[in-house]
Amino acid sequence: MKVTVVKNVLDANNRIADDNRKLFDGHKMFVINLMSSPGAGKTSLVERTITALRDKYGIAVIEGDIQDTFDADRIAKLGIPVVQINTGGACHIDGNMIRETFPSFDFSKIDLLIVENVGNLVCPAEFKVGENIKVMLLSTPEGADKPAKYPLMFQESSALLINKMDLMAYVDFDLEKARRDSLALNKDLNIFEVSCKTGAGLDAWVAWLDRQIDAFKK
Ligand SMILES: Nc1nc2c(ncn2[C@@H]2O[C@H](COP(=O)(O)OP(=O)(O)OP(=O)(O)O)[C@@H](O)[C@H]2O)c(=O)[nH]1
Ligand SMILES: [Mg+2]
Ligand SMILES: [Zn+2]
Repeated sequence: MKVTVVKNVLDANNRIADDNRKLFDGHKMFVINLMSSPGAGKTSLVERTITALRDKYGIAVIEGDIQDTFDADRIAKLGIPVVQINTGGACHIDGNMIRETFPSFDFSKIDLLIVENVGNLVCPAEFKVGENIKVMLLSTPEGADKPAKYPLMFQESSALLINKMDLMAYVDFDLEKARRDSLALNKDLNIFEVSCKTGAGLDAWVAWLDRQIDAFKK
């Protein structure tokens, strides 16, 4: 019985996410569902990505947090349209929460919508929001065992950014293991080693993302 209930929730969410997707397609909006554990550097990556691509694309952001508006405030400072979702305890964003933000945006001006999910390695990957791609961030202090222990996020993502590479000298992060285990789960995963603090490695990420958006728009 329990399994049926969970399945129904996911089915209902899939239908809403598919409706969101159709709406985004109608406006040629490329949508990223950005996931990681708390503090891995999602908002830092969003800030860096905005700075790199804002001259080329209209960008908007949806911030998901259990409470408060710290992340949305950071994005608003850059002059980018942003809506904060407060999930009030829920540990992921779902399609319906995304739909609730629609009145706040002018879709005709958006080419790229970045959804920063709630910091959580478990269920964000189960709930589609209408994204084109999921992107996963793993930071070096978290440890290289995370792909093997939390496989779904890595399986579902198109890109994996290994962030906080500047801390490699101070943490025991087995980079080869992280790469190997991630690729064993998902051989098509595009892996980028970056530091959102120093900016190292971000050019390759931005160039890859730019190509995905270009291909989608054509
Ligand atoms: N050393 C180092 N620190 C980083 C890097 N990227 C982010 N940080 C720091 O890590 C902390 C968390 O970064 P955020 O970007 O807020 O992380 P987040 O994933 O958005 O956090 P939540 O939204 O709370 O889950 C901040 O103090 C950042 O300055 C990095 O590449 N290197
Ligand atoms: Mg954040
Ligand atoms: Zn959840």
